[in-house]
Amino acid sequence: LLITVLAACGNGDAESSSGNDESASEGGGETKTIKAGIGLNSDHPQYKGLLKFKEIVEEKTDGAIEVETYHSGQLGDDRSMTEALQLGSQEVVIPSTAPLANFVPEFSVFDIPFLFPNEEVADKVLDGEVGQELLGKLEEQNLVGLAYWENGFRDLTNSERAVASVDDFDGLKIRTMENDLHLDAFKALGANPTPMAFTELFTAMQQGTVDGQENPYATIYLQKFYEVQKHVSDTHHIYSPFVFLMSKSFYDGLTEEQQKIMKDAAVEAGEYERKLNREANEKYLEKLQEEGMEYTEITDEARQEMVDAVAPVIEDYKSKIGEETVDKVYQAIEDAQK
Ligand code: TK8
Repeated sequence: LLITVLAACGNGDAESSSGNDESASEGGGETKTIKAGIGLNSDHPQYKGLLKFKEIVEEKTDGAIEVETYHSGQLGDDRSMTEALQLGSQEVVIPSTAPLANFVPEFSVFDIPFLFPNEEVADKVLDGEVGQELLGKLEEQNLVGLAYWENGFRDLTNSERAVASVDDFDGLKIRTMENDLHLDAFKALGANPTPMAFTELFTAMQQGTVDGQENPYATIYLQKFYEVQKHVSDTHHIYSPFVFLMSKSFYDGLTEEQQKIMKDAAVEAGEYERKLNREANEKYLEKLQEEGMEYTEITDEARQEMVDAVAPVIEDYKSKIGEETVDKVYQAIEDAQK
C-alpha cells in the first residue's frame, strides 16, 4: 500500500534518489531515516510523545521519512546525543535545557531557581516570543530547536534524611545535571553537589556515590528511584523544559514541506507529552509513598529561605546568561500572569 501511495504521488525530488533504495526503485522518493534518542525509559511520557511524533511524521510523509526511536540513553546521554546531532550521526534528541546551556549559554535562564510559578506560565513563556528566540540561537550550534516539551518541576530525593529546610541540605551529596548554575545553586543551599549524566545516576545512588538527586515525580517513579532513595520533598525548585532538537544538516536536506511537517509534528507531539506528563506528575507522589518513600512537605517559609539562599547565585549568573535574555524572560513571566 505504501509503495502504491508513493508511486501515486509521483516523485518531486528525483535527483536525490539513490536508485538502490527500495521505494526509490518503485518510483517514490528516497526514504530517509530519523534516529531519535531520549534519556528516559519507555514508560515515561517523553517516550510516548516521541512515539506520537513518529506516528505523525510517518503518516504525513507517506513513509518517505521513517523514525527509529531509542529510549533509556541507548544512544547516549543528553550531552553526547546533542553532539551526535552536530556531527550528523543522529537526527533527533530531546534533552533537558540544562545540559543544552553548555552549547548556548542563554538557555541557562531556565536554570534560575524558582523562576516559573506554574506550568501554564512556563507554556506561555516558552511558546511565546522569548522562548522561540532562544530556539533560534541553536542554529549557530548546528542544531534546530523545533519545540519545547516538558520535563517538569524538580523535587529532591535522598537516602539520608528528611529535607524540610535549608539546614537539612547540609553536606548532602546531590547529583546535579551538567550545568554550572545548578551546581552553584546547590552549593549555596549547603549541599555537596556532583554533576553527572543522567545515564549514570541510578548506579551512583545504588552504590552511594551520591546521597540524592532531583527530578520530577514522574521520573522518580518511572525510573524506580524509590528502590534506592528513601526521602522525597516537594522542593519544586526548578521547572525543567525539554527541547525537541533536530540535526541542522538533516533538517536542511528536507523539502520545505517536510520541514513544516517536522515542526508541526514536534509541536503536536509536545502538547500530547505535556498533558501526559502533568497527569503523571500529579499521581506519582502518592505512588512513591506507596512504594515506601517518606514525603516531607516544604512550607512556604522554608521555601522562602531557599529562595534567599540562592539569590546571590542568580545575581552572579545574570551576566553569564545574558542580561537581555534574563530581563526578557522575567518580563514574559510577568506578562503571562496579567
Ligand atoms: C534525561 C534527562 C533527565 C534530566 C536529568 O535524558 O538529567 O536529570 O531531568 O530527564 O534529560
